[in-house]
Amino acid sequence: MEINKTLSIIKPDAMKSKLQGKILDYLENKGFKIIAQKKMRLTKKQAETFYAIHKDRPFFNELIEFMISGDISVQVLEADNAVSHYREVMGNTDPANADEGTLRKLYGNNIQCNAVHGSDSQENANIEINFFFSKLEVIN
Ligand code: IDP
Ligand code: MG
Repeated sequence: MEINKTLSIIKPDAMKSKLQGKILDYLENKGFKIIAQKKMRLTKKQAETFYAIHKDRPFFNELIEFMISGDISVQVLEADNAVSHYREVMGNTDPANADEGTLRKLYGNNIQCNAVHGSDSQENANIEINFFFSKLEVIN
């Protein structure tokens, strides 16, 4: 096992439902250390850049509108196998198909408003961490 980092976002639906504290508590209980964190509101341009990989998908425009519809809370998390561990506890993209006890099952509303984002590979985690945080903002 290797200790590494992943990027987490608590999305606008969960923030509006005041679930930030519950989600952070869940993540700490699952063994993640929060080594950087910020609350922010994405601009349209920032959201389009972050999700550029999905720009040709039919849901892209509504995903962008959703992600800029309210505040988000962004974390860098450290854990053993952080990327795969977070993907496991996050659950399926669609909360209806997510396993019991996963974040999306517990707190997601639907396939779009699904409470949280987690990086899908170490390469993308590094890109996403650098997108949101400078070196100075991450505990090392
Ligand atoms: P992931 O977040 O589980 O990695 P992706 O396929 O990377 O899922 O999709 C990114 C985000 O786009 C999802 O978390 C969700 O918010 C949104 N999304 C994915 N598929 C759909 C869809 O079919 N309709 C609406 N929104 C979607
Ligand atoms: Mg993804």
